[in-house]
Parts: sequence; C-alpha cells; structure tokens
Amino acid sequence: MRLKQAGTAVVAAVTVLLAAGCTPDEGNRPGGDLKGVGSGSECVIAAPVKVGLVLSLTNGAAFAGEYQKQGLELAFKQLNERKGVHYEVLLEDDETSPDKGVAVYEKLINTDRVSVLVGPTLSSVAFPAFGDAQEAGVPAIGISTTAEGIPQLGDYIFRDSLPEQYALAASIPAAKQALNLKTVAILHDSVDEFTSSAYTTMKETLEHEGIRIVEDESFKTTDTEFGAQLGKVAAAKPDAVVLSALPGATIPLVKQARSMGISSPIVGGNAFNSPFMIGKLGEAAENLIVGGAWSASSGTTGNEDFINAFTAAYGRAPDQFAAQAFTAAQLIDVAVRADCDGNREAIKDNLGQILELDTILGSLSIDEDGEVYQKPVVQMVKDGRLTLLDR
Ligand code: 1QQ
Repeated sequence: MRLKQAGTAVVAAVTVLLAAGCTPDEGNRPGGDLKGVGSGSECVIAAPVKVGLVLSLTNGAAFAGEYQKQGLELAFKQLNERKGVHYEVLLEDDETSPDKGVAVYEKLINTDRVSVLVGPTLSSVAFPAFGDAQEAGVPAIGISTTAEGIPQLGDYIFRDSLPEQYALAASIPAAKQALNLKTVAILHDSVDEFTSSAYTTMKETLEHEGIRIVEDESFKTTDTEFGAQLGKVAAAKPDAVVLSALPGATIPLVKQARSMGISSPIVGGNAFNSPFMIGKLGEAAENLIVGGAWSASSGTTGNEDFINAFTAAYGRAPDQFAAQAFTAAQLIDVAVRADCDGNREAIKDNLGQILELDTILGSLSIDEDGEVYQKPVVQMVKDGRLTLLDR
C-alpha cells in the first residue's frame, strides 16, 4: 500500500501521459482559489470545491443510482455543515448509457470544471467515462464499479467499490462451508462488462475451492425468458446456482427458477446487494447469498448514525450502494483537507494515500493503483432481509 510515494507516482503519470501523447488540459482547470490555509479540521478554502456526480437515475441501474444519490446528498449536507470547506455538488443522470455517461462526464470536466468526479453507477459506463477523466487529469471515484481493471485505467481513477473478485472470494467459500457445496451450475449475462468480469472470477474461485461446475449457461442483459437454460440446470441437480446478472434479468430468472422447482441456494454478484431487487423477488429471494462491502448489522464506525440519518431523511433504510456513495464523500473530504487544497492534483495525490481510514464500510485503504482494500461481508436473504452469514 502506498503512503507518500509521490516521486514514483509523478514519474509514472508523466510516462503514461507521454506514451498516450497527451497532457491534462490546462484550459478546463477549476476556477476560484482552491488552495486554502490551515489543514485537517482547521482547513479553510475560499472557493467552493465542485464535485460532479454521475449516476444512473433512470433505466436499468436506477435501482442503485437512486440510493447512491441519497447517500451522497446526505454526506455532502453533513460535510457542508462543518466549517472551512464548502462542496458544490453537480448531479447528472447517465441514464444507464455509456454514451450519455461520457457526454455528462465531458460537460462536468470541461464546462463546469469540477475538481473531482463520483460515479458512474455501472462498470460498462465507467470504462469509457473514466478514460476521459484520466485524459483530462480529473480524479474520479467509482462507488459501485466492481469489474476487474477499473482502477488500472489510470492514476486518476480510484474506487471504494469492493471488486467482485474480493466479494466472491469471500462469498463462495462461505457458501461452500455453510451449505456443504460440492457442485454448482453457473448462469451469466455475457453482454454486460460487470457480469462478464464477475463470471470469470466466479469460475476461478469455484475452481480454487474445488467446487465442480456441472452446468454453465449464458444469456443476454435484456433477456426475460430463461426456460432453456434453467431446464439444463434443473437436470444437472447442482447443490447451488451461481448467478452473474443485473436486476433486470435476475428478477425473472430467479422467479422462473423457483417456479420450475429449482429451490437450491443461489449465490450472486454485486447486484444482489439491493433491497429493491430482494423486494421485487419476494419469496423467491430466500436463500440468496452475496458478498459485499457493507451490512446494516456491521458495527463499523458511524454506521448506526448513518443508518439513522439516512432513514430519517429519506423514509427508507440505506443499502450498500448508499453506504459506498456516502463513504466516497468522506474520502474526498479527507483528500481535500489533507493539504487543504481543492485542486484536482491535490485531491488525486491524497486519495491515493488513504490508509486504514475508519469508515462505515470498516477500515478502508486505497493502494497505489487506486484500488480499495476493506473486509468483505457475506450475507444471505432470510425472511426478506439481507442477514450476515456466520463465517
Ligand atoms: C458494476 C456493478 C453493478 C451491479 C452496480 C450497480 O457492480 O457494474 O460493476
């Protein structure tokens, strides 16, 4: 993990930029005086620090985007109640579309000239959008983008979204132990970048755990009929099903599986961390197992206050997506206050040096690639609620 390795980081950044034949665009720098006086809780910055949020507020990924919006709104409201640094938040809807995501990223970078970006919601939107942030030299934080390779897009790219790789490395062994798993069937959406990446990780983890894959079927993001694939799964009689899908396909797929008599536990990817999806599935959601970044039952620093404040503000309990979004605002504030500087370079440098920070996700660090480190949780749906699975 990196702490104050600025020399190497700068050389690496320059090398990458020279190799790409470009330098961060000076013309779109944030306006106002963003270099403050003092540091930490005493830091005072004259100009507002502009933060661009890009979230899926409509279409397929709005199930997560709406919670993220509220988590971020709550966090920046609380941060703005503190003295010294004022955050001006600019929110854009990427409509769950890579093209729209890139368009609003470019607007926030070049027209609004934000200091830092948060989101987008989906990995498939993040891949092209983060490329633009990297090229422009604007730090960007993924809050739910769990696919492999996201932080490696460049040294301005960070995430506090637990990679699927680590979530599955926890959930598959936990399921194996709790359910004495020997065989599974895998089903996956082969179009979406997050679900395809998770599928590869699932297979690797299953192989590593010595669990035999007795059926391996795929489908498309927009599919709604899964009879053919589920027929093969039923015939293979696996101890459990491992599913990599977004909610749009998960909901009909799990319902059809249950109505065809497939009652085995289903181990899923990050989309399962959604109470929206669990609510839509009703009874069919029982025994779904998922690894994730946050649990309402975790005794992490500030978790209870966060849950209470969120519930009071929005009339519903937060989910993992809200918790990760809330945490991103905290990371930005820590990075800004570290050198009392709201400029892009300072935020980028200090985000990359976060080490064992106490957050509602637990103790959290960010390594030199911009990758997050935290302890995963494993949960199972019991009586309609995500409940910690004993490990
Ligand atoms: C990704 C995800 C999605 C499930 C977030 C909503 O993990 O796209 O990476």
